[in-house]
Amino acid sequence: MIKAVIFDLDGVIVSTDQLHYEAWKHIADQEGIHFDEKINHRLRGVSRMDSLNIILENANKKYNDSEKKSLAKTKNDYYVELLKQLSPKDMLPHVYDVLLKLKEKGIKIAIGSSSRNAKTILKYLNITNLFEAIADGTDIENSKPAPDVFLKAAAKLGVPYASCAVIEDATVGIEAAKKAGMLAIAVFDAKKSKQADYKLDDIRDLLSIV
Ligand code: B16
Ligand code: MG
Repeated sequence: MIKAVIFDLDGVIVSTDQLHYEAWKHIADQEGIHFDEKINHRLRGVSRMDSLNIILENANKKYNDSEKKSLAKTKNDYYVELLKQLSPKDMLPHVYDVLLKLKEKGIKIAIGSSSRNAKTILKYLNITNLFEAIADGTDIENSKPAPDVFLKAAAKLGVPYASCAVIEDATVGIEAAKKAGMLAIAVFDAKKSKQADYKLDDIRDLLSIV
């Protein structure tokens, strides 16, 4: 029986994936590197530095560690500025209702995000207090597809891994959920994943699964 649902943040609760794209595009253009929406899909759920390394696959020169650090910082500064425009109305359709209904059913809810900005985003959306646990990029060494962030969320909740469901927009997030021994529910781009236990067109359908 499912006792907790762990929500991915970017791309499930809010479309910050578009803001990540805009910020990375800014860096790629500055460096003269080809970057498009297709490459952007590969960045879903992946840490900031791993994302940069994917973008640099198309670069004509090699970047050393200090150059990479500086590019990642510039991207994040730009992204954090973009985040300031976020407000509760930016939550994706029906997400807020689903969160409330899960709580009414006695199901615990948590965040399992690779982002080091997750707490800032939750604050702008004004939903921090809804969650019994928040696991994010600041809690982990290895980002998705490693299961770490979901294992951490379950540990913070005090719920066994097998009693947790994960909802994800990233194929690497679905892979991470399965490695964690959890039920994996896909939305948006993650519906491509062969490992997903469920694929939802509408997040409200989550309520009939758990
Ligand atoms: P940051 P999620 C992930 O969040 C994003 O999908 C991914 O594109 C991003 O690179 C990663 O967070 C790190 O974000 O630069 O803010 O630390 O989808 O796991 O909620
Ligand atoms: Mg995501």
